[in-house]
Amino acid sequence: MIVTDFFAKKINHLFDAYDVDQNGLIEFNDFHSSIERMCNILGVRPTSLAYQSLMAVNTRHWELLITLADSNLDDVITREEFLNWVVMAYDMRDDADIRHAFEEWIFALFDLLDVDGNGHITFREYQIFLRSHNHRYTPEELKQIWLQLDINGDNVVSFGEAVTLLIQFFFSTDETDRGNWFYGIIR
Ligand SMILES: [Ca+2]
Ligand SMILES: [Ca+2]
Ligand SMILES: [Ca+2]
Repeated sequence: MIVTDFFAKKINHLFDAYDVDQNGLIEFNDFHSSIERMCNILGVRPTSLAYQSLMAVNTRHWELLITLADSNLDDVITREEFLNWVVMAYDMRDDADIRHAFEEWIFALFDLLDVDGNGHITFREYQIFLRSHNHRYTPEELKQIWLQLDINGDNVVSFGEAVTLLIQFFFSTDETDRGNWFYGIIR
């Protein structure tokens, strides 16, 4: 693919969401911090079953990402590795293995967002996700984002909607796609 300015901005925006401590690298510590924040917001105690389950989902999410994007195998994902991975996935999007790995990762991400595990993401669950990944939006902005994500307007983001949005986020260069809003506002 030819990486357009908008696509690069979108992927950098995603990198910044994952790089919770903003040190310019995605590491396990970033994943750990985001879950700690999530548990704080939810009032989930470290001794609880809910905590263990969130940690397990988080570790799976991390392991999938590191397997996909850490090309030099040093357990750290640089901005360059991250962009290269997304571009490679885009170029090979019709490859069955790439598709399968992408789907596994979507499952893990969805489980992370769907905190109560009832099969859909509510506005509250979505806001917890954004807050635990460094994003601060005004209530108006949050509503604006949510309107884009809830495609059928039933006030929840279903698994099907999440898949549609994430496929657009990663495999489309159309700036008007709703999927571009998945991780908040790209500025
Ligand atoms: Ca980091
Ligand atoms: Ca839910
Ligand atoms: Ca919906």
